[in-house]
Amino acid sequence: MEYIISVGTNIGDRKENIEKCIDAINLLPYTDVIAQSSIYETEPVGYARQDNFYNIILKVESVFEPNEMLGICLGIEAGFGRIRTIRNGPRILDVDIIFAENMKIESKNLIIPHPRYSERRFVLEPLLELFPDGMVYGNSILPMIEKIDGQEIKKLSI
Ligand code: PH2
Ligand code: MG
Ligand code: MG
Repeated sequence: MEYIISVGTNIGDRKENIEKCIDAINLLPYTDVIAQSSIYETEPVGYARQDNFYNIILKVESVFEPNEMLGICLGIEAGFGRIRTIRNGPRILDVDIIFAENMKIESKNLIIPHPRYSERRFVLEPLLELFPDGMVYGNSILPMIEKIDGQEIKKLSI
């Protein structure tokens, strides 16, 4: 199964957090990061009074099923010492499943595609790097990007 995973961080050494997260995913059995976007520095969305994020999009090939992958993502976050406080607030690491190929899931714990991806420039712009024609498992993302105003993001050359 091919996953699109969004990683975000705005506490601590943000670049190192992203690198360690990629390492943690690659250490899983039968699971590999097969493509990654650039890292972007992004303005916080949803709760403004916090530091800028670093965000990245990963394409991950894995034998794990979506509900298993959710548990893995939460486990990686916990391993970084993430404590959940304010919704959309500062976080050392957020690992979200955006797509699991063209699967649609709406269970209590997991909604795929991610319910807010189409409103978030910090997901869509890096995603476009991995899908240059703008078609992501049957979803056309260019019109979504055009509808967003604000949400400043800057590609980093690191
Ligand atoms: N994640 C959120 C809420 N807001 N803003 C940016 N820039 N990057 C994020 O990863 C992010 C956010 C909730 O998960
Ligand atoms: Mg999130
Ligand atoms: Mg999350």
